[in-house]
Amino acid sequence: TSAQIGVTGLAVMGRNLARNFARNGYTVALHNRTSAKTRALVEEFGDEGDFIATESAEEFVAALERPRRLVVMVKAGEATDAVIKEFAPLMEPGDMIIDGGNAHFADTRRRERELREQDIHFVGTGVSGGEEGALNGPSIMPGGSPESYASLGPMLEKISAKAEDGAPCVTHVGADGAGHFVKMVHNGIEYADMQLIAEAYQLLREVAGYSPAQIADIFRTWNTGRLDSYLIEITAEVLKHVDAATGKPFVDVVQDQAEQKGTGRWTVQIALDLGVPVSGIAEAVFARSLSGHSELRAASQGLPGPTAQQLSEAEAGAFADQVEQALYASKIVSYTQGFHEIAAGSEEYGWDIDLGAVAAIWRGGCIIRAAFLDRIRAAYDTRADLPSLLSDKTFAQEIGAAQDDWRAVLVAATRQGVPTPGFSAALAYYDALRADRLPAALTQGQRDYFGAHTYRRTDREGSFHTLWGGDRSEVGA
Ligand code: NBP
Repeated sequence: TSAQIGVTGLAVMGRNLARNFARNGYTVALHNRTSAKTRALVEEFGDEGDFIATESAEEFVAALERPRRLVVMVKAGEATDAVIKEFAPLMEPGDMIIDGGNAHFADTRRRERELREQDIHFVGTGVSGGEEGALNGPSIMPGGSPESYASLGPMLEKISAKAEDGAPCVTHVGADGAGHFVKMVHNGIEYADMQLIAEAYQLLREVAGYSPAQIADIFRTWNTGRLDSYLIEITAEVLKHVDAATGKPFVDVVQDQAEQKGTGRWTVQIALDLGVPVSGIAEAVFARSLSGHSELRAASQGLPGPTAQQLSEAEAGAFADQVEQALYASKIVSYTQGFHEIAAGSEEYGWDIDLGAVAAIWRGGCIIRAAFLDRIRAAYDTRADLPSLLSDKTFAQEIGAAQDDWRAVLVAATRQGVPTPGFSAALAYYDALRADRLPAALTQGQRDYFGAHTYRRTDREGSFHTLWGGDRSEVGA
């Protein structure tokens, strides 16, 4: 017998993905650099389905039916290149190598180009949902050629998460690196979502004076409304948790220094390259790095500023409602920025990405899964070339309705010295977009003054320069 799919790289993700394929009735060939892991998988989970354990690259490739579908689930970066170098020479035209790791989309584009010369389809595939998702159904974002999707798609649809309406959370995102690009932005949005939730928590704690357990209940309530999402749900769980050793709230015994693996940073780096303002995502990445600068923070202890004044019980309840509005409005902005980045990447690389389909496959399985995504999909279904999520009538209306409370929360935060980089950046983005005139006109004047960079006028076509060092007359450029 031969296997319909093979998985190499059997750490947490690969092993669970392999089990997911097997549980769905596929025969799965297994391979890992250290073959003890392969044997362990079969020993522990062999009865879940049909596995073919292999010990060498040759044996692994030979176990796959043609065209071969070989999933690589190793540590992103050099390991992926090493694995490709090992397997590609053993493969034949029409075969597929599916990279399910968190690769940078530029690496995926390079690998796809190199393997195309050998007529091998390289399918860079974003997989979200962590360990649990890999086993029970992740959100899957494959790039690569349409031919590869024709062969792989049905299998991916089977193992993927299903949205509430039953739709599989997988779609062919676009050519070469499109899938990994979209996965990258997914993670950027995830950073922003987490930062906004963190700010809401901080405000409820320091301004409203609630305990972590009380805040857990507030999040639980929010989770029954428009903020219904996996991240809000687990926030309540984390806040409710009590440390066994000390009896204190868990959140009070964890060091307040956030770590990161890099996909959030990539999202911002690429946004800078594409000229897309993703200020909310950037603030989320910066907030994590600021938290980690313990020397800077220690040196800044004692700087003057207000300490938060806690509110009365009645005021606290009203304030919590306002924070919900601020959180929701800021979330709309994060997604607006993230989808703008996907649209810009799609344009730059010719991917023709269906933004509504991206929203749809994020409804289940992945970390940012939320009821909210159905509405984003609806917005793009209504108008596929929507210039911005904020130009969708429903979102515009909602953000408009939230803005008074959003502003009130930021006034309170500013007065009381509680940092809210995510909420603030989101509001600044909103106000900048809706402004009639921006001070960019002054910026252009300064640039023309010191560098003769020229400017365009509101009343005439063409580029102009003012003779700032001379009689200040204007000349055409
Ligand atoms: P790791 O990222 O920890 O990678 C471990 C695997 O890579 C092992 O199978 C290891 O083999 C193999 N490997 C390494 Br390291 N160097 C190798 C080399 N030079 N040649 C061959 N194999 C090599 O595993 P993971 O946490 O399961 O993640 C796998 C991929 O999925 C990563 O790209 C990750 O970013 C991505 N991802 C992870 C998550 C998550 O929640 N963890 C979510 C979404 C995506 P060995 O056993 O012989 O050492």
